[in-house]
Amino acid sequence: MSETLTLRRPDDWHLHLRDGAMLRAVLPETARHFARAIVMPNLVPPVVTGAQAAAYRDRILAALPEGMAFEPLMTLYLTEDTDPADVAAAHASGLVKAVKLYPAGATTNSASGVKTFENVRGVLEKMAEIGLPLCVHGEVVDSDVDIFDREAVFIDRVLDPVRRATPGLRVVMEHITTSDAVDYASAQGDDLGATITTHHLVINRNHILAGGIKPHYYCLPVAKRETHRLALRKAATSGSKRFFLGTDSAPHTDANKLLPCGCAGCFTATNTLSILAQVFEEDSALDRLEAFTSLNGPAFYGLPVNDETITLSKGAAVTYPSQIETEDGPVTVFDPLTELHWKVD
Ligand code: OTD
Ligand code: ZN
Ligand code: ZN
Repeated sequence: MSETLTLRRPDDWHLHLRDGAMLRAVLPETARHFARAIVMPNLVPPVVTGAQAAAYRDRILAALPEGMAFEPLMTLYLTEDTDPADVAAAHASGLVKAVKLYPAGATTNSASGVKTFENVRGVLEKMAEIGLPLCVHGEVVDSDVDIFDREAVFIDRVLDPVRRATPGLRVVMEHITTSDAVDYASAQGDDLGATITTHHLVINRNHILAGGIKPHYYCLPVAKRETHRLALRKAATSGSKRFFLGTDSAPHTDANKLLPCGCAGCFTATNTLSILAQVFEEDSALDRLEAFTSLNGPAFYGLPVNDETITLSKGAAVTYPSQIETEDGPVTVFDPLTELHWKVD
């Protein structure tokens, strides 16, 4: 008899869906397995206002194939010009579930992000007052800080001071990549959560750089050394409600990944659940997979868990496409460098 595993339907608490042809191509990959996702606002131009988020939500729902159910949870891109009243209205209407902080220049399409934190104080105070979470891309971009240290330095220089200055602000440390972030998150109270991607549980920096440069493993924050990957696995598989899945699945066409200055991002929507089941099984934590994919995230965001379930079964090697076709060209699916045996039925 084959082994099976039934979970409440998962949610993705950090996802890039893009727009236009790319949106149409990648949305089914997520909607097939996930009920909801926190949708990142780093379009060009970014989703800054409530009106822009409403229009983007409509475009996502219009791109959803017949017969598929999926709820996009919208976010606003925080700029130094963001209007606290617009944020509050977008939250009150139920449209917006988080505000996203990108330090200017930290990642793809982050040029409109925040340079001077004093300039967003009013928005952060309003968010603390109304209980709207701040999702944080936690990296400093100062040229004197080594790229592998950007996250740890951000915690000391920015995250902790901002949290101390804004009591009551709910914060999600997005896509954490270091044991420093795991340690910090573990020591905080229920007003802090941390998302972990699928790919950071699988790759370390050798996968990007050893034996030839591997653009499909290049993402931001960049994968760190093996000790950090192991700390992330321990956190994700611990069952601690502080940690939940945010895949950060970030599609780029192969043409854009393979440039001399290639785009950052791993596209994992297609095989994320098969990979996660394998990771949790390897770490003897299959009984804690549901907490990571389906329970801890809703608890942090104050949303109900999903009623539906999905079932995975273990068997022969799972087949999935190595690329997704889009009208703009192919997008390579993340290669976990091993056969996968858990399949979503
Ligand atoms: N990281 N790529 C992208 C975003 C993320 O920092 C992130 O959230 C992207 O392409 O939008 C990436 O590597
Ligand atoms: Zn980010
Ligand atoms: Zn992201």
